[in-house]
Amino acid sequence: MENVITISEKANHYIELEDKYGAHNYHPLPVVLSRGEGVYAWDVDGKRYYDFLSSYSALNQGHCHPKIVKTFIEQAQKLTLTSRAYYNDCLGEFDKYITGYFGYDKVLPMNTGAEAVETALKLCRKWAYKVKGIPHDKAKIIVCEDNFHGRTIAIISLSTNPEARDDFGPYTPGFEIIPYNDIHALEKALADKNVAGFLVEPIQGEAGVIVPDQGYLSAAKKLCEQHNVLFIADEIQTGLARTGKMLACDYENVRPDMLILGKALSGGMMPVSAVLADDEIMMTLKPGEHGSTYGGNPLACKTSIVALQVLKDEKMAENALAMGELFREKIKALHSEHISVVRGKGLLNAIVIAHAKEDAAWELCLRMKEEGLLAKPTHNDRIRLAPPLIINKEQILESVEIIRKSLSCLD
Ligand code: IF1
Repeated sequence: MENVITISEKANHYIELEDKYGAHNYHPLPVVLSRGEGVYAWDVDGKRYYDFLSSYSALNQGHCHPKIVKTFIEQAQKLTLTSRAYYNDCLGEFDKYITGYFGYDKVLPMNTGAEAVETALKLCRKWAYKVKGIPHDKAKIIVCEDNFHGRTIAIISLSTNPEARDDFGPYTPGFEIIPYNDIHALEKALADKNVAGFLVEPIQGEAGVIVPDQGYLSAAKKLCEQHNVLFIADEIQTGLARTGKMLACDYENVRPDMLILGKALSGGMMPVSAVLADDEIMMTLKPGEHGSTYGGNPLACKTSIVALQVLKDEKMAENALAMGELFREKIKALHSEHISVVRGKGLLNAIVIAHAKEDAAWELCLRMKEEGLLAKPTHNDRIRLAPPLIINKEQILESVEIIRKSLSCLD
């Protein structure tokens, strides 16, 4: 079946503007959105879509959650930014709320996910020298193959993806890359006394929603403890109820030494990220050694408190768990010859497309867009399917029906 894509003149106008005046560092789906509400987004022509990307899990609470928007507007009219040169009447309240929520002594607020990862890497090195006693400049941090932690120079230095890395050298030293989900590789790497930390995604998102074996995270945590090495969890994508628990690490009762959060921490309103840790780690940082102009701003703080509140109040983890199971079950029940794998946890899912055509996943995403559902391929053959966590049963069933219809474009 031939894939016919409709792009209106109006939509095309916006696409051309981005094309002409913006850097070409993305290849978006040809859809131009102008409004969002809950699990839906509308394009400039008024067509409605299920948003099955949720802005890479930044919209766990759904588009424009009314309680989050209300708080955001109220605070925006009062005080938005003080810088950290002064105190303000929101940051302390946020610090207390989020540390109580996740059970850590301290929090360090930043903005983007990459900044929070950078913060954790710096904290880990500082701890290595001040507490663990690793010789100056010798600290090593272990990371995993096919990781995604952001796009700064230090972070791409630990990437194994040529697209993310190539032509951006020279790279930052001090990292060792081991296979993901391989506890023996970790054990071997930990033999080096200069290892200070192990940075890991509890589920690898960009890699195509790779769920490690049950027991991997808890075994890794135990090994880190034995070697006095910090277990650093990047829960930027997996955290905040996405996988059916507040944190993906909760599945194995693992409490990371450092917890990195981002994305849905503001419910999609603005970039808010954070690193949580206990005093032994966090108190190694002294004034002037780290920071950010916007980090911990009043608008972010107020917004983030409500974004966290609604996750619990509206039982989004529980819903993600139930709806995720329903979704995978219904997709499997399609018995489509075009889907070779369905995997995921909660509402962080992916399907792998079995098709000779290299751009089959992209073709399917174009067709799903036509049918009213937005999703994006990761790699050539995988499609991440991750709607807002407020999706209900009826909406899941309708979405599966859209996917079923769309699959015919691969016949
Ligand atoms: C883009 C991927 C998702 C992340 C983890 C840190 C960051 C991310 C585990 C950095 C960000 C985003 C970035 C986004 C695409 C997206 C992504 F496909 F690239 F891998 F979600 F799966 N740690 N992931 O997933 O956070 O600095 O972007 O706030 O367009 O690059 P950031």
